Amino acid sequence: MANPSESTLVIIPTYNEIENLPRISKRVLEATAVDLLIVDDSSPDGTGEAADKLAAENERVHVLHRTEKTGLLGAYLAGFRWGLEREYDVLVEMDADGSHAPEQLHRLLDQIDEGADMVIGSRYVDGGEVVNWPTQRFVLSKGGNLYISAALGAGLSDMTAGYRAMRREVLETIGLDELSNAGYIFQVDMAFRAVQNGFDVREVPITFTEREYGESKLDGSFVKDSLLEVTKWGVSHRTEQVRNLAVALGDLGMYQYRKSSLPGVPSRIAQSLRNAGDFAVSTRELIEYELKKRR
Ligand SMILES: Nc1nc2c(ncn2[C@@H]2O[C@H](COP(=O)(O)OP(=O)(O)OP(=O)(O)O)[C@@H](O)[C@H]2O)c(=O)[nH]1
Ligand SMILES: [Mg+2]
Repeated sequence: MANPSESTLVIIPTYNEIENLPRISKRVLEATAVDLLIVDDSSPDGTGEAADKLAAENERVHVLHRTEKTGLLGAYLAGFRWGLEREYDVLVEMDADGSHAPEQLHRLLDQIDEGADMVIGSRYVDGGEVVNWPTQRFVLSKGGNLYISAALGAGLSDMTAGYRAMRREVLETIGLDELSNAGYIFQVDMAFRAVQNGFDVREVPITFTEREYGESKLDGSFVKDSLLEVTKWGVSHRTEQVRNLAVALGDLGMYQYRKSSLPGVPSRIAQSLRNAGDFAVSTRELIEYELKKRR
């Protein structure tokens, strides 16, 4: 029987990625044999037209134009549906900004061919790494993931990662319409649902490289929103462990927050750290409340 990865669609959502899109698409086409779907939300910088040009030049490239920018989840849902309708066996999420190397996609697809249902390209397993991130950003992401891992007990170390491959059955089973849309939390939600549904979810190490061109669409509020959401899911079954971690993370957040007043720290990161501090306090309160209810 043929390997499932022989029928793979890589979905790349784009919003104002005019410098990155030609680069990433060339890399995907050269490094792999997969098909590519670009989902553009009417980027004002002309990314959609650039995508049409790439599709006209190569039949492996397809484009989905959306008139409204409804966030990353909306773009992925449209992409998943497009791929499921066209009978692809494996669907892949990949950022346009070069953070996810197409040259490492085989690491994910090899695991799918060996029986995994979902494979996460992970920064935080042995061999994984992050290139060009300021310390604060790393601490926040790593701390957030430690927290999520303890809260949910899913046995995964990078549930927020956006580089992943999935068999179509996962998307058909986990309830795409019910995914949470607070920040980028849908990535955590999808992995958690996959685990809860008994799918074989694995992680492989990747090298994550910070974007060189264009602007990030991430805003500070996502940290607090996302982690509070996770706390609500996790609090019911791992309360004690989460409680200890919230305290540790609170200290970490406050420490980073104090450091972030140093000159030269970009304001977006400072904002995230401030949110992390707030988040830790709210988390502690939420957990105390849940504990009291149970006594
Ligand atoms: N179609 C679409 N794509 C989006 C939207 N928001 C983000 N993207 C794309 O999603 C991918 C990830 O977004 P980024 O801005 O890189 O977010 P990030 O990787 O979490 O943040 P950085 O690490 O700072 O780059 C990129 O390819 C973006 O162009 C959206 O609303 N619609
Ligand atoms: Mg990015």
